[in-house]
Amino acid sequence: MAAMEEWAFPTRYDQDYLPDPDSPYWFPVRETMDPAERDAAVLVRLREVMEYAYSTSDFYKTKWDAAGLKPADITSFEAFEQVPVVTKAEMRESQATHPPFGDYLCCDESEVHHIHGTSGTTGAPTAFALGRRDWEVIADNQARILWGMGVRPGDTVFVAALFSLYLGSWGAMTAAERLRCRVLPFGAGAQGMTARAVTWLARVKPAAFYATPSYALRLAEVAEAEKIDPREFGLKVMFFSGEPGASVPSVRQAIEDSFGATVIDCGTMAEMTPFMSASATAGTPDGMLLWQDIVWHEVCDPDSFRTVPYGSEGTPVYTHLERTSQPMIRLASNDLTRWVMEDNPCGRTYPKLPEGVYGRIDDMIHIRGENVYPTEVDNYLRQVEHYGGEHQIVVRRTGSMDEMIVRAECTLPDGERSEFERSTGSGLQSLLGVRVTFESVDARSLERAEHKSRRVVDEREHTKRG
Ligand code: 8LE
Repeated sequence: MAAMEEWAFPTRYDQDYLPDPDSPYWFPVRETMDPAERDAAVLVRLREVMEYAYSTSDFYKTKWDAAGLKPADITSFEAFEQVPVVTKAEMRESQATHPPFGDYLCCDESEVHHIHGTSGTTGAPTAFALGRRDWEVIADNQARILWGMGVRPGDTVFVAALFSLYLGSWGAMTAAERLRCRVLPFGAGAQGMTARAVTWLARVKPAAFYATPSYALRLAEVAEAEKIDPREFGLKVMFFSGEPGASVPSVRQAIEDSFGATVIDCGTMAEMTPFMSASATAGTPDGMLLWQDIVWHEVCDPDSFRTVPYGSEGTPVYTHLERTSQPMIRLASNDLTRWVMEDNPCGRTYPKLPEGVYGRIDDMIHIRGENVYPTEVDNYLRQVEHYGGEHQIVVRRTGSMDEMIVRAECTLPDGERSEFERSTGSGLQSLLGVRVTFESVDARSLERAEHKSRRVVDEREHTKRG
């Protein structure tokens, strides 16, 4: 067995390294090794990262002392699964009492190189502090993953996501820079910017494109309205994070059909940057592989936070293996997924999320004893003829009954929609197993997302959103 490439903690990568141009792998050993051997190396690393966090942060020390465990106890994955998860609420609390970065900042404040954060639209914002060395390591990690997607030095990478607090755009940019690509940090969100993006894409013809899936669909609509076929952009790879979509079959298909490019799903959470540690590859383009030597991904029972067997559903729990600024150790995602371990066509020996991340536990609609994933509605509608491309789901309580209203755009004129309404409404009802009140509205009448879509309006009093 050859040695794992640059496997040391704290991590420092050779900034001039590039793989053999013919290799599909950045680090052939780390990516294709026997998973049991990789896991053994990760277990040692988990202990190292925990020793580091225990000795440098009050947050982790207090948390683990209260749980009666020490980093040295972590001699098996069973022991690691007893480590209490970190929640977003705890981080908010820590930052309230220890502003601005919380007492889980494990490096000196002078080492902080970038500050990012949550948008804070639904509560107090959380600040992400990224150390200078970490930023370099993140760039390296994600350059490696971009290489796996088929992006190569010299390719132009068009970043069409918000350049602000959002880490997605910056993470894509720094990775592409490390890979010696040409970056076009176009951004998103300003007025008229989507039409300008169409002009730039048509002129520059980049090889790769990064955005949210919702935004790619919006961009395709704007291009088509301007009589430009998005296939003329000549994109080779489109990689997405931020929300479900790239693994929702009909959404993925719609993007592939519009742009004629390979669609790659990636993304964990901003706190977990290098967030691309869950990502598909050129050779395994469906679902997401879990690059276990960058971030340790567990899929757990949402109550006990013990891992579930391969083949089962659960919630992702993430642990950094290379971060030293705000390392996350068992961060609870509150998302839902299913994991498997099988032979991947690309030869990487990582576990896989075949259907990506379906959505957040909080976004699942509980209605009359049934669970409805908003992505199921999206996936269904996109296959319906005359669907106008956007919809809204309203859940409300009328008397003692919960009611679900789906409002979808229709491309037919107002007087000719009765068959569309009847068949789509009954199709949705039998798919979801709940009664649906279905309404059609004019095409292009609902708002399009510039970032992540928010299609569910839950008007029930007892439903609280965080
Ligand atoms: C399904 C990962 C990043 C930087 O793009 C991002 O959006 O991070 P953020 O803002 O912390 O949001 C993380 C949440 O977005 C996840 O918990 C999950 O609910 C959702 N998400 C991100 N990427 C995906 C995703 N959901 N598939 C994805 N590929």
